[in-house]
Amino acid sequence: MSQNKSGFLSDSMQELLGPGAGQISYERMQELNKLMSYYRCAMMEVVTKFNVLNEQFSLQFDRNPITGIKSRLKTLPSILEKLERRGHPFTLESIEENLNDVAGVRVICSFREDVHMLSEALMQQDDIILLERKDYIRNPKPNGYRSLHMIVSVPIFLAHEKKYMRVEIQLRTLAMDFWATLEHQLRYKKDVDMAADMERELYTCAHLSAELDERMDGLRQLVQQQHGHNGSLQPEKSLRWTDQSHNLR
Ligand code: 0O2
Repeated sequence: MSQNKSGFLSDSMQELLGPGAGQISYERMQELNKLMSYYRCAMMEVVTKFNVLNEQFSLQFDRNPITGIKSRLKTLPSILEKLERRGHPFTLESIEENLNDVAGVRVICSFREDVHMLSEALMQQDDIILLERKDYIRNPKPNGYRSLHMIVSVPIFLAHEKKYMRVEIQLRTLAMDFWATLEHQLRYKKDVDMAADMERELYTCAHLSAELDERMDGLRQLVQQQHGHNGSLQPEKSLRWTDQSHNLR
């Protein structure tokens, strides 16, 4: 961290870090680091909660409802951009007050039913507070995007205090994640001439991915009927991959 105010720090960054150079900016930077570490702790709490649920459900049902967990902290430029876009001040208090997605956890599930089962199981935990829930599975976005979004407040236990931090949770199936990941990549190619065609094609693909989920649900129900339990063909203990090291993108 440079303490040179007129050096490489942008105007927004200087505003966030506070007036003046030297020690003041350095102290503000320390505070920012502390805040980001709180968000990281909250993210870890949520990831652990989902790992515990996965463990419990895998014992109960002989299969893993979660195929992967990804987590990410928003970068500082991205935080600044969002505050600026929404007309909020660049202060540490403003980050906590106005941004819900500094810490993000994405849970990739096998089937649609797992998405709702896991979200309900999480919300039954008495230390979690639900602040917002958007069900883009029941009500997809106009472009076809599907996922279940929740903003929660989760306590982190520090040396001398308990602090509630907000975390954005996105739950989706493999098919939803496949579409969203590729759509995100394509959207950022910025090929303006192709945009209208591309949007139509992406929308069609979103429908195909929804149909895929529906058909896989159908297959699962058939297996369940035939085997008389929760749809596992055989105890599957090898598929325990959870990737927590990747960014959301
Ligand atoms: P990143 O890096 O993935 O976090 P807000 O979250 O407040 O900015 P909004 O619209 O209220 O805005 O939030 P919403 O609808 O809950 O969506 C926020 C996040 O959902 C996005 O975060 C994406 O991760 C994901 N998302 C929403 N819509 C789409 C979509 O159409 N396509 C894809 N691929 N992802 C989507 P960020 O901040 O964009 O990025």
